[in-house]
Amino acid sequence: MGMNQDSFSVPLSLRDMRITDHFWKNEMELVRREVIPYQWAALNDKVEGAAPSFCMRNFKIAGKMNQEKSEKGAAYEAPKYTFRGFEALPEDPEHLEDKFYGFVFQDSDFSKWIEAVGYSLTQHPDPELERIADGAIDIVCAAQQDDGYLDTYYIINGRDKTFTNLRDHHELYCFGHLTEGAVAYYEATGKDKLLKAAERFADYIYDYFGAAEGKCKGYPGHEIAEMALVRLYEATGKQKYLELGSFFIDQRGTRPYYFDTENHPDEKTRDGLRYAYHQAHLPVREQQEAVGHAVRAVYLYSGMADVARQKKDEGLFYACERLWDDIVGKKMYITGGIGATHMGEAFSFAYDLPNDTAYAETCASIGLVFFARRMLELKPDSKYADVMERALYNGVLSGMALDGKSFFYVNPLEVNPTACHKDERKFHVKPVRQKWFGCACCPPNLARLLSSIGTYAYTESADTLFVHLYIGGTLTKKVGAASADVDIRSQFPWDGDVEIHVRANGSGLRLALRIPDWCGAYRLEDAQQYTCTEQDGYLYLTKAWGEENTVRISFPMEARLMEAAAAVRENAGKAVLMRGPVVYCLEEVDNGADLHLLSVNPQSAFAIKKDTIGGMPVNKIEAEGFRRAAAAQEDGLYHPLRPVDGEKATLTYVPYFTWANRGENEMQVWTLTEQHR
Ligand code: FUB
Ligand code: ZN
Repeated sequence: MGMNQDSFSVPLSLRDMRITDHFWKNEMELVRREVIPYQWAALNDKVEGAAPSFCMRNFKIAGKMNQEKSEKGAAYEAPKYTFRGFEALPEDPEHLEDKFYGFVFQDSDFSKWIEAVGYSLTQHPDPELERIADGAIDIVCAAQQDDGYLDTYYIINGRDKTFTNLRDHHELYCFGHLTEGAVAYYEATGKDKLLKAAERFADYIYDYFGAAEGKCKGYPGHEIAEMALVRLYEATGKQKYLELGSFFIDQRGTRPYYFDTENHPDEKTRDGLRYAYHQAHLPVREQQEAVGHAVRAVYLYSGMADVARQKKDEGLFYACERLWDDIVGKKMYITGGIGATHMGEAFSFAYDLPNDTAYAETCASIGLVFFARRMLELKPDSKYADVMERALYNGVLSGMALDGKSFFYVNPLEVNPTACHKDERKFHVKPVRQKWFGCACCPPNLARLLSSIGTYAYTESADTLFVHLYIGGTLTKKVGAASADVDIRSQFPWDGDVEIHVRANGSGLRLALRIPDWCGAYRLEDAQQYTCTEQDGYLYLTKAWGEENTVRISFPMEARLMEAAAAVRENAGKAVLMRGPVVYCLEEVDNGADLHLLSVNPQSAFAIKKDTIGGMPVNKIEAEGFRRAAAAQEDGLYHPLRPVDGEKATLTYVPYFTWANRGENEMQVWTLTEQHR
């Protein structure tokens, strides 16, 4: 089925909702209390023991050069440095030069931070944080050039090289993040200083790139500007931003290959793989498969979905659907992790989903959530929300420790710490979360997603409130000239009972409730009082609402073992335990060492055990299983096949997102079933 404009929806404004959810509110509070202040210290190089970020310092240097330029006039020449993409810390950190340090995309760390701050302020006003944010915005805006250009790498290193390396140098990526941050901060506070700066930069880019004769025909090496431009268009109503986003999308993959026209002296090969890394191997409408760098890919697809909605472009929508189906049907871990290989942080071939060398970058799962929400805006089909929920409760949340103080960049599905330390092929896999990263893309990305979680849970059309995720919150929804108050309460992800209190006059409001793929049959209390229809995994309810209505609906959460398609070689004979949207795993701390010797009984009963991990209340699950005896020393490395020796064992499963919160230890998501032991 194609696209139906009547069912388009958009996220509710964060200002029209208050998240009250016991689970997600806690995550948001961690971001507010731990991540945002920690990140501000990191942006200012004030975290003891951590490699400096240089982010705010770069803005200050660029601002200072700006100032000097305006004082010295045309005679002034910016110093020139060699372009490396990463400017390392000098040997003597006490003697930093007035130059750019860090990754070329260091500016984006500020932008993601300010975006998270904006969202957070809508839920928890904080004048002190707002004051700090306003001060940071002043520093950033002081670096902006008279013509609107605002990327410190080139401001500091020399503007003559601007846009000469779109493939690698992330200028348009930094612009995209700046714009996202600026819109978020404006929508939260009504303050438009950063928004105006982003607009001026967008105008500069609009004048430089485009279809018109004489304009540059390039496009971003790392996507995000596409979706940011749609957002800027939605915030300002200026058509040119939509036009530019749309240009970037349709320009990608055209021939001659734009990046070949740039000078990349360091590069000898120009092969198909290189194009695919940037999703530029084909025009996007002809692309059949999700390929290349996973974060780039899902950011691109998100932008495509945005443009498809704004321009009611069916062709683009179908391309998005195809790419979606390819990811979800062939290239996604059960955790919602994507990007199976660390080589290029990229998608691998279909069904190649190794557990212990997985990459599954936190940012990639976050990007998948972005893509899912945008597909839902185009078409309310629960297949998108199911994946969004899967990624959120598993591959995204695993990226952050339960205390909000350390992070995973890579999210493996199996870990033997010895291998992480000794096997070079697994050096990218860390057995415990890290405080911070030199390339700190994931923690601030988590911060902006978690603090805006409500925009993923609910979207609206003129008369319908879509509840995609059962996240507790109070919402105000406009219905014509009136407004309805809706209060959603649940104990997700531990319990599937949901209550929705509705106060609305008349029958103008329609509730669309997602029926999760993991529940067999839902139960709607007093169903006869509603007019109900089901379509594409949503239950649509209407009635003559009044002052007091409580919709009660239950989605039974049974623990269940899941297996992978036979084509996933890695998981042959293995199963994963899930309950509701939560993927479970085994950890050494509960089950002893050598998790590979354990197997689970496919007919097992499951016992839910309420417990806490890292202070968080969780449901652990016990299952019946078997522990194979470890081979005796004298058996040697190989010996004739013999009947399996071992004993019954109780397997204790914990939610995957909670793993590695109790020290370094083995972890395993996929476990052999007893018939395969
Ligand atoms: O290139 C910017 C970010 O750094 C990417 O999105 C991440 O994958 C990391 O490589
Ligand atoms: Zn990342």
